[in-house]
Amino acid sequence: MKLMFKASPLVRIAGLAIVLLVLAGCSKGSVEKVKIGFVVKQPEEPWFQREWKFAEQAAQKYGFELVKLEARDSERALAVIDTMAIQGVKGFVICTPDVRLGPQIVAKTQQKGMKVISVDDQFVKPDGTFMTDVPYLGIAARKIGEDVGTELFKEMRKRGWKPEETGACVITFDELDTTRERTDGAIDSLTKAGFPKERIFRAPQKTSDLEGAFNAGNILLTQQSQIKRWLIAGINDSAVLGAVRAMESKNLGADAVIGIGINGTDCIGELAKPNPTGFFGSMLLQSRIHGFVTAEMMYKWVAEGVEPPKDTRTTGILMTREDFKQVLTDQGLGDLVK
Ligand code: FCA
Repeated sequence: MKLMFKASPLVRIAGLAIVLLVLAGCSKGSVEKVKIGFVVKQPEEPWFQREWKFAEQAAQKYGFELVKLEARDSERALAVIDTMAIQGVKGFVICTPDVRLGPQIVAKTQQKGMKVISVDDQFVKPDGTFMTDVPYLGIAARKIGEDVGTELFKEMRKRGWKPEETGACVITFDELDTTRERTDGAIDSLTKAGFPKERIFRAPQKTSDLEGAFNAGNILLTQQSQIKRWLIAGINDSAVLGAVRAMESKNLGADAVIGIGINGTDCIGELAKPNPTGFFGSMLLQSRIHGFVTAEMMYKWVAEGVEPPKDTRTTGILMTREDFKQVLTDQGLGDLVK
């Protein structure tokens, strides 16, 4: 009894030491940050830089490590999955350079024991249908496209242009659903508003960048050189900017062209120019949701087992030369116009 009483503080100290050691061991494991990847197809587009930026904010908020990677083609997209696996990335968000690569991305991801969320461009199966089992966050493409058409028509009316003397140049990229829906939506709403169908011209871009759109616009203008007033819709800001530049090369400027883009992040320099151009405005998309929320969803999936929703769609709002600074500031993108 006496012995036990004497030994007891020692036992307590030893016990405490063991507890501390165990705790130290545990915390050593838990301070190692969870790693989440974010892969984009066109890192030169400000849109994707914004997604990365907002994903970084999620990383800061939740204390995970964000691994940013670019994948401009299919080969690279598959290679970066290996890179991430080696680095210990547990899950990643991707805007794939080719949506048909979806099944291979998913197979490889599962093989490596990782998780994947697709952003912007939804994976498709070999039969062309969507891979709806993979969580996806994208835009309400048709509605946003329809809004472009409605706004173009409104501005045309405001300027007193006659539809029968105006042409609509639509820069398309039909290989991708989210982009095809946008331009189909714009054509639909223009037609519904009363714009003559035969004066709407699709100009397919070979590459989904400014240069591809410039070339597509030039071909159309050469074919339709009699038309002197134009509305421009396209898959995104770069598409409309390319067509605006093509118009300028034919001496068609702000008084003869109304172009409305999509993204809002990739046309700020254009809207800030002292003299107006044919680029009238853009549908500003919610890059914060695309970057922050997808990264957050992936973190919660990996760290807490919370399954992300399978299909989330975001909306857009029009901004023009007149109000873009205010709209961007209101949408938490004020740093872009400082
Ligand atoms: C696609 C386009 C991007 C952006 C995104 C939301 O990935 O290529 O420019 O519009 O959808």
